[in-house]
Amino acid sequence: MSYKEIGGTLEAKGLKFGIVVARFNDFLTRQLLAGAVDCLKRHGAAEADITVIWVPGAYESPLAAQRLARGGKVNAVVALGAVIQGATPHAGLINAQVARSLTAIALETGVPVIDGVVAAENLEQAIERSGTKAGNRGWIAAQSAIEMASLMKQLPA
Ligand code: INI
Repeated sequence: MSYKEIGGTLEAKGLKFGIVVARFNDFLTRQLLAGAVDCLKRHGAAEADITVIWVPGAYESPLAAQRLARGGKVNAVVALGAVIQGATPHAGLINAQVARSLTAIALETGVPVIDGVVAAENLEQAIERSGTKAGNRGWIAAQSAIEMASLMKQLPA
């Protein structure tokens, strides 16, 4: 018996990406954005094929992501933000709502929408995940976006 395996590649050449980035905690989200763009370009994406949209906070990112995904001009969307638990009592609520909404948009539109929001317990952890000790969540989210965009091209609509 042999089976067929299907998987996305990490070739981003010719693919178009939308990045929604929250201005809240922008000293962190700018690092996530830099990581995401670096990842896309290193994998072959052209700068002209990357659209960046700024929103006030992570909570607003699903609406902008939905517009991008519905527009049909991008192969994947990445949402970037930094929500710090210690700094706000409703951080958990924001994270849960954003994650749920981004998933719903991907399922509604068929366009991969990657959750690149750093959900940190404190500022130190947020810094670690935004390009220092624990890597860059923006970079990793962009990598997932490439893989999913590539995979979607191989699966039936
Ligand atoms: N938005 C963030 O992106 N990160 C946060 O840590 C954060 N905190 O701490 O509150 C945050 N709040 C703003 C929120 O995303 C909305 O912009 C705001 O509630 C207006 O709708």
